[in-house]
Amino acid sequence: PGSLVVLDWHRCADSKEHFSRIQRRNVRKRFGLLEAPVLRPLLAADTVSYKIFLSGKSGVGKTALAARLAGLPVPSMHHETTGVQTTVVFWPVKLRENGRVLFFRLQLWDCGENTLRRFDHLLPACTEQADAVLLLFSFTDRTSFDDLSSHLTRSSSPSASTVRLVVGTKFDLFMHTDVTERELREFQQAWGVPVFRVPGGAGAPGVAGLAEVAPLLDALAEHLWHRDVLAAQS
Ligand SMILES: Nc1nc2c(ncn2[C@@H]2O[C@H](COP(=O)(O)OP(=O)(O)OP(=O)(O)O)[C@@H](O)[C@H]2O)c(=O)[nH]1
Ligand SMILES: [Mg+2]
Repeated sequence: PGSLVVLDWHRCADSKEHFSRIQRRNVRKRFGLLEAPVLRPLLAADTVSYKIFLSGKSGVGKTALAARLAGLPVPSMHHETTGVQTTVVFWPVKLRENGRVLFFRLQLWDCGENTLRRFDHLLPACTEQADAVLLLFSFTDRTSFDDLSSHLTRSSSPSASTVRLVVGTKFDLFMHTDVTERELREFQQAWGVPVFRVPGGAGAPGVAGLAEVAPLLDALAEHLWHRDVLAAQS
């Protein structure tokens, strides 16, 4: 991974039209479950859909990350998520190989960790046929980092081809960080799972711009596409 999609394509002039389909005057459009960007016939691009499960201890910032990725305002308080909440994010991606543009439709599944523990049927519902799992930990909560290995184990059962990325949140509160760079590197090596930092500070007021969310969304698209290319070859 690292060579399939054009990184930071939103900065290129030729992406303007496509990105104008997901935002208006720098404000992201919201997409309901049955909605999709409207494209002009000449701009026709295929849409590829994926189910993404957000996993991690209560309070690490799953709901905040989902809002951030969708360009919605991030709640500044922690309200435990009761049940499952899904958010649809559309993200245009240009393939390096042939210049083809794809709209990635990412359906984020965010379930409150305490609800998940209480009702046994929820975890299978969230992980079933998930294409990717984002495993969150918080830089300010040591136990959320220590919990990662058990979250990795529980998310690995559905299918070995599930894409897994670790995302560290609250990096902006680095004064209180509980997890060192070295530990992160060691973790990355031991598990072979890439680690990202949450865009901006999810706790910061306001709404994320494209530049903030692009690194994570591009990386997610890259890994998903890489997996699909491999699957098509075998
Ligand atoms: N400063 C800062 N605050 C963050 C960040 N991410 C999340 N938060 C805050 O952390 C708190 C908890 O975040 P939530 O997204 O509600 O946590 P959750 O993982 O959904 O928790 P449950 O629904 O209980 O499982 C909120 O007050 C967020 O604003 C971050 O990157 N930086
Ligand atoms: Mg939540």
